[in-house]
Amino acid sequence: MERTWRWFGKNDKITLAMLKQIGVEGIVTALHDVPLGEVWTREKIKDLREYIESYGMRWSVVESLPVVETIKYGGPDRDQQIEIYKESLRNLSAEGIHTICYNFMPVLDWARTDLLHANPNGSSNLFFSYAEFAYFDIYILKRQGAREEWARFQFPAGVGEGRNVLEEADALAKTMTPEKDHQLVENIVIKTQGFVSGNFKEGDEHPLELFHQLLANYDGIDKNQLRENMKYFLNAIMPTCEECDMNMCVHPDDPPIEILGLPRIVRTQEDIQWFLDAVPNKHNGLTFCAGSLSAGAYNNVVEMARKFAPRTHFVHLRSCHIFPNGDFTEASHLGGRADIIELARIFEQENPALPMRVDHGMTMLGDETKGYNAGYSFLGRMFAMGQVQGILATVDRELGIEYKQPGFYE
Ligand code: DNO
Ligand code: MN
Repeated sequence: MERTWRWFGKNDKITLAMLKQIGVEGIVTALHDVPLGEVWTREKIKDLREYIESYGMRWSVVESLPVVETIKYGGPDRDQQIEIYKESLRNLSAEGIHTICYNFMPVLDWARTDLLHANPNGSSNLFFSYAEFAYFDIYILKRQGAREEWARFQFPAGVGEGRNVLEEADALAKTMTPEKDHQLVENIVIKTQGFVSGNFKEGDEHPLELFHQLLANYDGIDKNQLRENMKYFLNAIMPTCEECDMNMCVHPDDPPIEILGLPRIVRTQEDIQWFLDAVPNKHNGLTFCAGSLSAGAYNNVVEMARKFAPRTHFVHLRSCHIFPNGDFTEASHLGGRADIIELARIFEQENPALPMRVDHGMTMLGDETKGYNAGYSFLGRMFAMGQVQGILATVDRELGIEYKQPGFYE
């Protein structure tokens, strides 16, 4: 697979020169300064592409070209927004970029309750606590119906047996302080959503009001309706994708559960099969995020990779550990529920040119004060990238594929 890296643009503290030294061949990025719902112009795309190329790398994947909320909930201006999306696709293709990662998660992109959860070795990873999330939903967001929904909440088979999340959230309510509440809002909304979904920004003064407004758009939108809206969007853009050889690859929902009363439709094998069949065009494909999928106890990640490799256009390597009580955190890239060695074998066999990046990495000594985007440390991700490069070199030797480590004398 092509070794790529998520880079946040010219202001990223992790520079392209640094990435060049660790074997990165391709860059995954977005025009982070273009407001949601506006066209990505050729000039802006060209400028960033040339900057990346001046470091001897290519712009391999766009992550993300955001699908705005109105397309997801099917608002009155969705066709207008789809036209804007198509124009951005044409401009990207004209500049030689042919792979687009997006997601179809309503309101929130990926969500965690703790961004610096300690590992036994002193490093930290992202962490999702059901009790804290339920507490946020019921006591901070005060979403209508939240209490009733959490009372009915059931863990998937095999985890969280006998656990009562609502009781735990009520118990937490007795120990929480305004400072802790603030921290939770920062973790769930401000520090994560800003740089992925764009719905919330750092410094937002009333994120919860905005949150309620966004949620209200989905009144009456159930799983089937959201599926129809995704199908509508995909069918509308497919002719453009054919015309400009654009591979669309949806990122799975993370965590792969229904939260905040919102449907989530890219969580399971059945879901993925559904949207691939609903629009049976090779340009309609998947970002195989092993991390997001492995956070669902019902997902067999290796089996899914075997099944969906032919429609995968982009790979995220990451692995989650689910605790017996159902909470989860990110594991080492050599451990956890996603067998990354086997995944590398499957995808190398399918297509050695497939772009791949390591996804969230640990935050380790030397990273902790740098203020990187949550999950996107330098040292932790570099460590994972080193592990993955070792896996690729080994798997390639087994498969008889030539492996080259760029940047060194042969
Ligand atoms: C999570 C990450 C996310 C991802 C966006 C895509 O697994 O890969 O940051 O980039 O959800 O829209
Ligand atoms: Mn991912």
